[in-house]
Amino acid sequence: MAGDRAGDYRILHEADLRDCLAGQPKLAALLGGEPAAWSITEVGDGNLNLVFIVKGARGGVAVKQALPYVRLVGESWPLPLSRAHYEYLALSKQAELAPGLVPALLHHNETLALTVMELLEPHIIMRKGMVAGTQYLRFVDDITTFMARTLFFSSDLALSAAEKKEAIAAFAGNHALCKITEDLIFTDPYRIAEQNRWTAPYLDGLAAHLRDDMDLHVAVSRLKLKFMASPEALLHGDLHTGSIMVTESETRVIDPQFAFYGPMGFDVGAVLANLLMAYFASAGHERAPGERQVFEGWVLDTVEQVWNEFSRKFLDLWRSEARGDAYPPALFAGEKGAARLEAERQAYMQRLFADTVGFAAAKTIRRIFGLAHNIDFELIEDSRKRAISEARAVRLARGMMVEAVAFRTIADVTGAARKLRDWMPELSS
Ligand code: SR1
Repeated sequence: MAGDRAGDYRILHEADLRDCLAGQPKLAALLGGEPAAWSITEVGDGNLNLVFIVKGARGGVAVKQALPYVRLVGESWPLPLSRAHYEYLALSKQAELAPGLVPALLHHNETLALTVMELLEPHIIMRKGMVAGTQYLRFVDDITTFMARTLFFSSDLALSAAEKKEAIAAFAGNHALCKITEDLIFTDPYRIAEQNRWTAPYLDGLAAHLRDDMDLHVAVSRLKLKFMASPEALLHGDLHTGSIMVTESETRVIDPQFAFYGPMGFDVGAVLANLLMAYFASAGHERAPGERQVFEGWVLDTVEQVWNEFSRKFLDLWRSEARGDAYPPALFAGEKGAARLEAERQAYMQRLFADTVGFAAAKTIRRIFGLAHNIDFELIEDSRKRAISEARAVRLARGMMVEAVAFRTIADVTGAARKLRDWMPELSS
């Protein structure tokens, strides 16, 4: 692609992008017809980047370009373009570890911080589908395969110590994106921060409680430390339902720009948190009679199945593909060793579950009191109704973060969510 020298970065506008793509013979052939006739539409609705859909006579592509700042906020918040490099690296790795579950990569230009990918059609962002009350029956199998394989095969259970350290190093430069998470998820919602917002005035009191709740501050700070200091596996780093595109028969995980080596529970917790938020938001959305109950039942079943299937697949991989330097086979020989190792696998999953529950809670609270909210709640127009749904989610999340003993199994989580379904919070006014 023209302009592949350092310093040649520029924000692409339609004409420039058309020339760039036309200069790539394979892409031009894939699109087909005359470049002048290609349709180019900027469709990005995420917080950070530009996203174009380009269509030609034969086919289409999706083009993503990193901006040198946070799109949601503007030029006052600069952000390194290098995130496009880490996203490309992560997508390549995920394609290798979980084939068919990420979009195909067609082209990458490091200087322009630009990646061209397969156009996912008729896929939609899963969060949008869930707001409309759609159930996705392939989701559990696909997302649990994605998480089990990407997390297991990038961990010390599968890699040699040298490979693992090289892999950590390859993503270590993505610290500006980690810093966003460290601030927006683990710090800002619990203090006065300029960018925080919530459904005022109804949640004013709850926001003040959060700032004063030292048990919560300790719990979230432990999670923050774990996020910063536990490079267990290659994380997607932002695995919410806005980073997943679906049809009823296909699932694709997109947008791994926050990828780095971190604690596995952060990714698993992100998925569970976003399902739980969809569950609580459901009460605020118009649904046909009976539909609400069916949809919410499906969401809670999905929460349980995501953990159970993830755990089963991860353990299966550990039993059959453990070629890493952790848990040396020489130490677990014979029947006695095998039995002890199996018990240790169960203990490992119990710790991972505890991490998952904590991270899910932190991911929930940040979407209600921090800078970046989600449409599950935001599209509830009646702000009182929205606040009620949000307060229920926060009540569950606080429990999950602070009362770990009450959340030892996934059924404890869904049981507590069920109990809060019609709970009426005290709102500020
Ligand atoms: C300023 S970026 C805000 C959020 O957008 C992304 O989706 C991540 O969740 C990030 O925390």
